[in-house]
Amino acid sequence: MEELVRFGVSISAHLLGQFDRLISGKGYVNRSEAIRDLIRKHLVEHEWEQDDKETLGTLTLLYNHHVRELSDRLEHLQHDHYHRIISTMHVHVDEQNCLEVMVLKGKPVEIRSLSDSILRVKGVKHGQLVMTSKGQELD
Ligand code: NI
Repeated sequence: MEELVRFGVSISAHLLGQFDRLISGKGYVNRSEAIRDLIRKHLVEHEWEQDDKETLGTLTLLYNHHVRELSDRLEHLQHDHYHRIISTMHVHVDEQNCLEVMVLKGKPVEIRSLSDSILRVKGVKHGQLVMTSKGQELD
């Protein structure tokens, strides 16, 4: 296991008070874990600003499968990009609505572009890309 390092931080009492209230509301029991999570969040954001490294994202999609040709179009898109879509979960929400969650792999620009082309298909009611990471540099 990686060696833990302690470091001191100078911060105004007011700012620290704000931070403590924020993290206690989120259920953190100590500042260290909250600070580690903040650092990881920024590292992931930074990763998505680079365009050279392969990363992971999930795309959530809600659509009405009764819309003409929509299911076909979505299926074609997924087959065209099968090498970037690791897995898809499909839930039949009710008689009309379908929810899909796709795990996407690739460089940030590739995942964004695929995600955008899926989200702009006519009939898609709602969707969102969650940008995450393969995690190797977040320990
Ligand atoms: Ni369905």
